Amino acid sequence: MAENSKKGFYITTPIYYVNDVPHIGHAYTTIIADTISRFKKLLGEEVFFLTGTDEHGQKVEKAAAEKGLEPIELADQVVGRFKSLWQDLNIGYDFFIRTTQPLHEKGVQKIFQKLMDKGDIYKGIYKGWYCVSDENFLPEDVPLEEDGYKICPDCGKKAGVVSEECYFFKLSAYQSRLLRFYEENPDFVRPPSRMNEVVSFVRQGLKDLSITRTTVKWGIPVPDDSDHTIYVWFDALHNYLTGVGYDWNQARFQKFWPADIHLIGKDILRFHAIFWPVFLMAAEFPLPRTVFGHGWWLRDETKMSKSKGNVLDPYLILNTFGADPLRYFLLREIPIGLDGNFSHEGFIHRVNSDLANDLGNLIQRTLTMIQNYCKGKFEEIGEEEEEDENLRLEYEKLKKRIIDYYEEYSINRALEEIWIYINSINRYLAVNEPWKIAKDKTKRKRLTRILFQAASAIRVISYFLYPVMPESAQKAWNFLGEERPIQKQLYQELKFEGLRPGQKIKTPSPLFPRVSLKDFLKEETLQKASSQKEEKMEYVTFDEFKKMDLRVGEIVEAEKVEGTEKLIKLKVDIGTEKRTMVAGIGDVYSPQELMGKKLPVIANLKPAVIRGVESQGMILAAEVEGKATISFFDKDVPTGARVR
Ligand code: ME8
Repeated sequence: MAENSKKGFYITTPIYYVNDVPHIGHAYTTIIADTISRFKKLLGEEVFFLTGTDEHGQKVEKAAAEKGLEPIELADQVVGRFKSLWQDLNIGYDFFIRTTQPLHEKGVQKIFQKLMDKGDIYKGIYKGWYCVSDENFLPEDVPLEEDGYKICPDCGKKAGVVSEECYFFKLSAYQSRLLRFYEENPDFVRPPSRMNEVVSFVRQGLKDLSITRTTVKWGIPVPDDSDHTIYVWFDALHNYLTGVGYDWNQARFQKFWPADIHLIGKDILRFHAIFWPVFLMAAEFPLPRTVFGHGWWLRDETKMSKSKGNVLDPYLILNTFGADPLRYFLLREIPIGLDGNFSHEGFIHRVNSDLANDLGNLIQRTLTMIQNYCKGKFEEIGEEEEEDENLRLEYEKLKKRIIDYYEEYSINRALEEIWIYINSINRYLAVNEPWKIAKDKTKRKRLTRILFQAASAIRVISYFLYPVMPESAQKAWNFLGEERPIQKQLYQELKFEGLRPGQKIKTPSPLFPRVSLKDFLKEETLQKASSQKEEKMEYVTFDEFKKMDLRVGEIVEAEKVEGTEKLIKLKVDIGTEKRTMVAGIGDVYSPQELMGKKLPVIANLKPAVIRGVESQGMILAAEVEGKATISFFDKDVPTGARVR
């Protein structure tokens, strides 16, 4: 890796497309970045945290046209949505880059020109299969389908052939240098499994990359050849340079470049782990330290994404719980390299058990006792006994582990360690029973020591929770009579017994609401209904409805589809014949309980093959939290009766 004289820590998120509004997936990456940034600041490092939006390209052009807007109007609207979500999630970024900003556009053109001058960019003709949705030419080994088209391996959509004059970047010339770079910097791609993936891809051979388009108007023009616009990925990746000051804030650029970590989802790993270092090598910039490709949040085992229509609006949770429980859940539930399935049940369970019970109760109980038994302050603290010392020593050992985990970006492990300690504090109180000691006037000093020890432990815990839950941690810190913002307290100067004698403890208010799953789902349904009302309703005419053959079907056979978790193969009697239908209801209903049941079905739905079984119709069910709920008919409703 090239040497440099930088002094600060530089972290980035992807810049998000503005063709749709932000969802939990975007929130996830940005929350991780914010947590790491806050953590580094506690260590006294100077941090630059960049996020922003990717605003050019065909996708955005199309999305704007569909809404009757100019691309920049759509971008402005969506940028507003991203910025207010980041504010509501307490994201403390240092700069928000938009690729439509002149400072970015000029920087990209300058680098483009530099690479032209060097001969790393040249003009030619490109013909290939192009995916509009992903703005990407398909790899050549993607096979033709029966209908003569190719399907994009990333998004599953149909691609079209595009042939155009364009500028190429000499990616092929860098293959061996890139492989050498990976070898010398095994931590460049993390987690390590992803590095293997990248290396074997590069070993198969790199072809030159087409990096301009004549078919897309919404983009940065090629210098002195404005019929061509710069390919959106070449444009977007350079945000990491322009966002930190390249060509407009030299001092900042010097201080922070190269990036310490580009945090991204694994979906865009190849762009970051292959194209990006090569662009930088060609333009002679030092290379970033790490590209971290985190896992995906899934809904019902498929990736949450706008194109699949299964994204989760963060406000469904934010409106009820605020930012911290959501931040905590996303970071605690899975290691950042792995995928996780998002369920509201899982969320409520974690929040109620970890936050409301373990942590919230501990703080509430301890501070209330300090108010009631010590008039809210510590005077005359008794000697430290073995139990008290153990609690302190456990912390002294623990803090190093917590720091190491944060340093490795294993945030879930850091949180696990913190919770082990929270349990120790709870146990310490249970064993020492201050509520009993309080009854004995002769044991005042002992009582004060126990409460002081517990409060000291809560104080350091709040400190370590701050990167993940900045608002609640700050509140707990203030309850303990600490006036300063947590971020002013350097880790190196943090002491276990940091509470000053006489420091006035405040009466706490509950930090985390306890919400039952039932109440939350009720609230969520209401919120969803009201936001859907705002969307335009699509009507069908009565004639269109009449075409549907809806009937009462009777289940006469039911069995699980092998190798799947949810699919059940049904034989349904629809009055005139028996049909095979495949339904994703096996997580809720067992084959046995479905036998003999009557339910509404669509009899004239075009057959489709699902997991090798031809499904000749569809059963109807309500969907709640991704799970089916079927409304069965009474037994005496005749099989095959029309449903109107
Ligand atoms: O790809 N789980 O933008 P994008 C976890 N503009 N993270 C998710 C996710 C999910 N289900 N869905 C999205 C682009 N993300 C380009 C990036 S960078 C130079 C250009 C997160 O709006 C994750 O970080 O499609 C993923 O990489 C990113 O959003 C994709 O955002």
